[in-house]
Amino acid sequence: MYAEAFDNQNVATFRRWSAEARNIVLLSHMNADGDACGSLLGLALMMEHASEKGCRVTPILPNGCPKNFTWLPGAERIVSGESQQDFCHTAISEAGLIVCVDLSSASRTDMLQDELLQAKGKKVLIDHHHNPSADQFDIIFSDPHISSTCELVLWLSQAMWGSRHMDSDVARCLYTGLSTDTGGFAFSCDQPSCFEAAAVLVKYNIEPAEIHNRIINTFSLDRMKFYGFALSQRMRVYPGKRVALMAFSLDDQRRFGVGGEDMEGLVNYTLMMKEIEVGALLREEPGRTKVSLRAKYGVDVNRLAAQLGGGGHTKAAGATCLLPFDETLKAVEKLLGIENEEPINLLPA
Ligand SMILES: [Mn+2]
Repeated sequence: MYAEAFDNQNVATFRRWSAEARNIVLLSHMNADGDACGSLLGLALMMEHASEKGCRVTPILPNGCPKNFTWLPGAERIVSGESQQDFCHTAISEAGLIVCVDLSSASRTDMLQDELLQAKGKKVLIDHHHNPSADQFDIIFSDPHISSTCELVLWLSQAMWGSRHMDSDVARCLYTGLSTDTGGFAFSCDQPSCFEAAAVLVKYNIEPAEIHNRIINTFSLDRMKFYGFALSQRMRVYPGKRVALMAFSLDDQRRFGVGGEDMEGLVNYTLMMKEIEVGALLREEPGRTKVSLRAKYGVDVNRLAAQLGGGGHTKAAGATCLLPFDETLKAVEKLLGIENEEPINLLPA
């Protein structure tokens, strides 16, 4: 079982810190996804059970729980760094133990970064991104070959506590990240441990179909209208280069009243054409542009994202560019080798 892969010393130390701490803060990244929310809440529930002294566990997300994950057990307890900045700063600076999940560097906590770096408490990282910032944490449990942080949290909890603190609420949280980070067990699941984790979680009376519906089948009419626009007016296909790209200006987003949360998963549509190997989605934000990259087979988009100052995983990565929107678009076109190519639009005007 995967739990045997952890360093025994680190497991024992983390177990001791968890048992002794009176104030524990759990933190994940800005614009949390299913894996960030699931690992944050699943671990928070288990650490509360595991505490010998009735410790206070505070789960924090830089900009709060995204609305599509408010159904997760314990989600109502998530504190937003954005709307309760003073509270979060105090909680982080007073915590005896700070556990960061699903992020590779403190910078991903945005406005909480300075507080996190200066905090005196013990710091533990549990993550599956490439190149974690080792100097920012006391202990790191990291493996980029693992499907999701939720999977790592499951195996780590087994190594520390066996099944003592597992229940159906924890299983629901952890299954969510396992499912979202693998696109419903479609990618990033080439290790047997991913399916072993799913098998363990399903024993706790969770309903995978119900969780799938809550994650995927949740569109509002406006969001579906936006997808119609996105596919018909904004998808550019470069079959000769095996690339497809979508780019959305702030004007596009205002027109349909949509934001980043509504585009979660949209980039995957670029890969649905059989000719396409690499897909990109650009979304303008005030003062910056978010770039998401996806790949099917040989291409390592983590490397491509690194050239834009970002990173992530081999098949899914991203970057935040501070250049103006049109310049970011040009940089991405160049990166993908399509700067001199004429795209095919799916529905030419
Ligand atoms: Mn993840």
